[in-house]
Amino acid sequence: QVGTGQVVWFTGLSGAGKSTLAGALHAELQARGVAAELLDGDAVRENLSRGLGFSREDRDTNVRRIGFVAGLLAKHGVTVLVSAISPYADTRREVLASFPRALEVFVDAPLDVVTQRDVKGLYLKAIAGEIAHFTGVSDPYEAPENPDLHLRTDRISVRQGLDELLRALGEA
Ligand code: GGZ
Repeated sequence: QVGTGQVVWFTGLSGAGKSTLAGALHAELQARGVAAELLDGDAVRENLSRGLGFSREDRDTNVRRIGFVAGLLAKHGVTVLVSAISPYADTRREVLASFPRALEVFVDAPLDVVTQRDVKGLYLKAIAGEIAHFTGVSDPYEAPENPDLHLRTDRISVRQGLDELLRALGEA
């Protein structure tokens, strides 16, 4: 019988660095021989959550679906890394509370920084009104009040973030 895996839940604005950090942690864990799986918002929305939009209801459905799969994997000892905006504090709390071992990671960069980065050009479109319900611009983001880890990605490097994550996971 394997032990229960940890669920590491990355929440934050689009462009804050969730996928980058979760991807870096995933690679590092795999290199160490740790069974780890990555559930990334983008990939999930192309598969498990295809067809869902960005209303509160659809985002909550997306987050609960991810939580459901994460729970199944964790039960088998897999370390699960979730990367999704997951903007609603209540829904995050509910889903995170369903895991025996969970870490909430707030991937945080100020709105002006992510708007400047605008890796995919989405903020420009959102500000121009071309994308409705865009998180941080025309849709809410409820920041975690008490995250297990708070990473300011405008102040630390990916390497530093990764080191903090490994420490928090007991893998340092
Ligand atoms: C926020 C949006 C939106 C709107 C499309 N609001 O940075 P990205 O591009 O690659 O990641 C974002 C992704 C958000 O999906 P999530 O599953 O993480 O969201 S949630 O947890 O709220 O369900 C962004 C893109 O989709 N995107 N439209 N309106 N992000």
